[in-house]
Amino acid sequence: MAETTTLKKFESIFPKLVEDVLDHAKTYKLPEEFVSWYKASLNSNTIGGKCNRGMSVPDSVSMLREAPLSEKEYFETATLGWMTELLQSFFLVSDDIMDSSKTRRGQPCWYLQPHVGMVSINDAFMLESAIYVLLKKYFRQHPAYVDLMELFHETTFQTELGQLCDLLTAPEDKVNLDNFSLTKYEFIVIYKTAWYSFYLPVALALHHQNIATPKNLKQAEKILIPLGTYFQVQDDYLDNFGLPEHIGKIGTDILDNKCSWLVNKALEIVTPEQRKILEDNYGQKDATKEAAVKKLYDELNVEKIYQDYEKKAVGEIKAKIANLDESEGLKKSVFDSFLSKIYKRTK
Ligand code: DMA
Ligand code: MG
Ligand code: MG
Ligand code: MG
Repeated sequence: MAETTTLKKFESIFPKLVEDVLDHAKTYKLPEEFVSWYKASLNSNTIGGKCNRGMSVPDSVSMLREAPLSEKEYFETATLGWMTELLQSFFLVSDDIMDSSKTRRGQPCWYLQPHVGMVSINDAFMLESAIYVLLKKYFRQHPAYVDLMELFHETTFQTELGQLCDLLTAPEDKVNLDNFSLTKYEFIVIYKTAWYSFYLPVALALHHQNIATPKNLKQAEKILIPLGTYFQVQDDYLDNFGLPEHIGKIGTDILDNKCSWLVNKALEIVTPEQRKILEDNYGQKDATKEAAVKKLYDELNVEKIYQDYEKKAVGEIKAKIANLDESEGLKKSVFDSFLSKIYKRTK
């Protein structure tokens, strides 16, 4: 069994990467006060999460190789891992502005922190740019440099498509429940979450090892996209049923008129009277109305529907993993490890 990284070990790499990015900014003689701002943004927005995505790059590489990594390989793959975390922080800083969220990882969202405000939009762009500074510094000579770069670009585009659909399906103060459907839901979550959170780390691991082929990338996709869909259903479930002190954020999906898994499931079983409750209360920035929707979810026992879904989805994913053909270099353990990290998560 290949070793798995720890958060402590993974986090120990990050300060060096911050220095690398800042050194690059300093080549333009960026005045010191702005270097400090960038440093604070990199640290505040990238550190403090679970780092499941990031850590899965070194872990996947060591499982693909069925061997522990040398120091150099660990540094390289953890760097790719941190680049996925930078991509995530770029998305989260902007997502929290667009979703009017209040907290993230137990702290006020970056845009709500003192003196930040709309500077956070540029900060988000600069978190994204840091990816390519690091990619160039460490992988310019790698045979898969262009593949790695294209993968980051394509995954970013996919996520932006997902965010676009997420936002346009949730117009502020214009509630139309007919707009929601599970088909639309599936598109939104595959694009806004599954590609970057699940496919990206494994595709990076395959490219790092120079063993990516159209076939094994497709095989990985067939498991990781359903896994990512399950992950976002959990996120939607936790938005309403999770404890803010546990998940580090306060749910906003009802207030934001989101095409959430929960509202789609509720719509499948509501009576006309209950549908009226949704029509009158969903998607408005009003805590009393939000509470009415939460009460309806309890009456409809949406929690039980979620538990049944989870059982079925996990069964299907496990079957896909069991049927994986390992002859193109993939290993079942890569996928088992992802599943065990998120199964029945409460945060
Ligand atoms: C997550 O959507 C997607 C991205 C790209 C950040 P979300 O708004 O449900 O995430 P969260 O619940 O973390 O705000
Ligand atoms: Mg959000
Ligand atoms: Mg969002
Ligand atoms: Mg959410």
